[in-house]
Amino acid sequence: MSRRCVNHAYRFDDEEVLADKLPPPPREDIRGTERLYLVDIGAYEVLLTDTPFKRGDTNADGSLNIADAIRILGYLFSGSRLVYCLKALDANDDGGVNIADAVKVLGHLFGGEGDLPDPFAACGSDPTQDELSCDAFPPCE
Ligand SMILES: [Ca+2]
Ligand SMILES: [Ca+2]
Ligand SMILES: [Ca+2]
Repeated sequence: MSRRCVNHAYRFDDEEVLADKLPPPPREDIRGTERLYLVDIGAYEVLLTDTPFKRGDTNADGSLNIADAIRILGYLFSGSRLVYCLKALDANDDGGVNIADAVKVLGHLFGGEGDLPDPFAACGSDPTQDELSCDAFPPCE
């Protein structure tokens, strides 16, 4: 037995709207890639920021030193949320911010562990997608 979707509905707060009363969804996603399915399944697209930054420079002062590792610890444990570029805090580029990022910065500074993942030597975009934001990074503007 085959089934066919003849209509579907969107729910906005308490109002339900039949899909055929709305304009059709775009045939391409936000990156210009053709969509495989044109039915909205409730997921939403996230516009990834492309703000250039330098990984590890967590206080965005243009240099990398112990203050940057301390900034990560402050973000994690002192409730310091005044951070405009979480991507800079993700020193190991694993898509999250945790104590391993502070250790990574310290390993680079004092343990001879080599460079952090790009963008490191120069301003650039995050080459690996994640959900961390980067709203501003003044040294790269
Ligand atoms: Ca810094
Ligand atoms: Ca990380
Ligand atoms: Ca990343």
